[in-house]
Formats: sequence, structure tokens, C-alpha cells
Amino acid sequence: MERFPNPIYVASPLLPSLDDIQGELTEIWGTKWLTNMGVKHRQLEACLKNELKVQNVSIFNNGAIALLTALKALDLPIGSEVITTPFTFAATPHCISWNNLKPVFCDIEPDTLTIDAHRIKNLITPNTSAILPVHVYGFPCNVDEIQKIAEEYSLKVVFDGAHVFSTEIDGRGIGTFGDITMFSFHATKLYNTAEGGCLTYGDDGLVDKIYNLRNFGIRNEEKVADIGINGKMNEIQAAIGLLNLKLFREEQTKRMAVRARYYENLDRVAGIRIPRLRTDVTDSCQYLPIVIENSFPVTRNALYNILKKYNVFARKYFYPLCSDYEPYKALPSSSRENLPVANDLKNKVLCLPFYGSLELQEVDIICKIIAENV
Ligand code: T4K
Repeated sequence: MERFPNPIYVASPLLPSLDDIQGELTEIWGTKWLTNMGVKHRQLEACLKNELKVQNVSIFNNGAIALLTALKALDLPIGSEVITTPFTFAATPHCISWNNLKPVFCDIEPDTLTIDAHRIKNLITPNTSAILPVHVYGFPCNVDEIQKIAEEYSLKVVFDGAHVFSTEIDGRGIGTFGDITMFSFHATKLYNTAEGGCLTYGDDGLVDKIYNLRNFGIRNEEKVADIGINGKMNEIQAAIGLLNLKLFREEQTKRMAVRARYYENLDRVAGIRIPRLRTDVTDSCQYLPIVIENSFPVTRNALYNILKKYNVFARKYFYPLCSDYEPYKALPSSSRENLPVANDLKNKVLCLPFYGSLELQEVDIICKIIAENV
């Protein structure tokens, strides 16, 4: 098989046309208003409220700062414990730690790769203040069970929804579950503002608090009331966001065709398992993870290297686990005994190239490389 002439990456950003961007820039240049909650910023928040079917939206300069602010806004006691998953991006536990809170890792479900809600209770102590589950790759967590546990133990729930833009569960926006949900609008996400993100939440009492925390805690020219941060999205990001809102559904449709082609090719390859979404959930089309089972002739790492030889850059999200990172590996909850499923799957999952402009013939070739694994 021929090597691809150009690299094929795991993601490729959704880009508005240069003409459309030019129009937006001309407007922004005309107003000379570049940031600090400008017109585009306000427009984007209003549009996202409808798109995500949520009560409140606050947009941010990136998803990590949004998540950091979400935890801060809930006033969790300093030093308290937040139960989370190790099978996620570094941002998730880091945002807990930056808030002077302690991450406690909980194992994951083998099918959805999300936090195993049935293991959460065992990790709750008098010092637990919140649960931070991740809807990883686009698979929703067991939101009902998590909500039940949170109510029983009076815990806050912040969902990391970096991968679930536009997902609905039984017609309900995924950003309506828990106390707060964070979405990421990074370039590699289905919907992007180059860098960006947002928080969604039902409690109107959080609107002003989050607004202020996002802007250094400043109330007015002479009063600073909270220890805030700079989480503001600028007008150029917001303009990209407004344009991409018109494009992302079409991108999603294209990705569905790409996904179908992968399924068609890989479902018949013994030793490859493709995790599937529940039927009551809409597909964000964020990532395309496959699981390389022990019965497959080569390991995940070997397959990753074989693909690379052909100029295909799949990714081992999320290897290593966050519980393997230097700052967390000594935590009692990071032990392999506590995380058997995550430790098994970290060596088996591979995210394949997945974006709308990926040609179906390219998908066929990638699948042939996988099937032949040489
Ligand atoms: N929570 C979760 C569960 C997350 O996954 C993330 C971010 C966050 C929180 C935090 O949200 P943000 O603060 O990022 O909004 C990427 C992204 O940078 C990161 O946003 C994402 N998760 C993570 C899973 O993936 P890397 O280090 O893998 O990115 P990078 O630069 O290797 O990009 C991957 C591929 O995408 C490249 O090989 C080529 C392509 N690419 C990338 C960029 C940046 C492009 O084609 N154009 C681009 O501009 O982290």
C-alpha cells in the first residue's frame, strides 16, 4: 500500500470561508472593540443558549479556564475531594488541583469509557465536595445515577463536556445536567472558535458570579470583589464562533458518513471493537475511538506505529491516564487496583482520523492498513 502523500491527522478544524471572516473583521475593525464582552460576544452567548438548549451560557477564552472558573464559582471547601475519571485530558484533574481541591480517581465503564457511576459511592468520604465526570469522546456519562448519588450525599456535579457539543439525551441538551457543564471550542473540536469554551448552568444565581470571576472579580472601576481570572473570549474568536455555528451541522452530517464508512470496514475485522452510542443520544461526532482487543494480531501501540508509517497520525487519547501523571501518581486512588478497567483500556484505545473533509476512499485505505496490520 502507498504511503499517503500528506499527513492525515486525528482532527482537522472546521473553518469558515476567508470571505466571511474578512466581513467579520471589517466590522470589528470599524468598531475598534476587540474584547471585554463586545457585541459578538453577546451575540454568541445568545445563539449558544438556543443551540445547546440551556438556561444560561457564559463563554470563555478556552475550555480549561472555563472549567477552572466553574469549580471556583461553586465555592467548594479548600482541600476537599472531587471524584473524577483518570481517562481524560490533563485539563480535567489540573482544574481541580488549581482550585486547591484534591482529585480522587474513579474507574471507568468498559463500554462508554466514562466514569463508572456504580463505583463512585465507594470513594465518597466526609471530605468529598463534588463529582467531575467527563462525557469522553462524545459518550454521555450515566447522568441519572450520578445525579442520584449527588443528591443523596449533597455533592455538586460539574460535567466536563469538552467532547459533546450539541449532544442531546432523549431530546434534552446535555448541558442541562448537573450544576454546571463545560464545553470546549478548541480548534480540534467539532465546533470551534480557534480557542474557546463555555459553561452552561441552570442556576440563575450563578450568572453574575461567573461573569465577575471571568473578569478578574471586577465589579466596577473602584471595586474588585472576588479573586477572578481573565477568562474573556475576544471578538475575533466570537466572530469565528458565530460563523461556525452556521457550518457545524453540515460538518456533523459529513462526519456521520465518514463514521458509517469506518463501521462498514472495521465491523468485520476480528479483534477491533468500536464503542457505540446509546440510541437515545444524539451524536456530537467528536472522536472515533476503536478498541484493539487482545485477540487482534498486533497491539494498539504497534498499530499506532504502523499507521504512522503510512503518514496517518491516529492518537492514543488518553494514554497515559491522568492517574499516571507525575503530580497524581502517588495518590491512593491512582493505584492500579482502584482503576483496573482504565489501566486495561489505556493500552487498547486508538482515536482514528475523523473530520468531515476526510475522503471515503481515504477511510477505506486507513481501514485496509488496520485490517492487514503490516
Ligand atoms: N477536557 C477535556 C476532556 C478535553 O479533551 C480538553 C481538551 C479540555 C478539557 C480542555 O479544553 P481546552 O482548554 O483545550 O478548550 C488537543 C486539544 O488541544 C485539546 O483541546 C483537547 N482537549 C485534546 C484532547 O486534544 P493535543 O495536544 O492532542 O493537540 P494537537 O496540537 O496535538 O492537535 C491534534 C491534531 O489536530 C494535530 O495533530 C493536527 C490537528 N490540528 C491541531 C491544531 C491545534 C489542526 O489541524 N489544527 C490546529 O490548529 O490536544
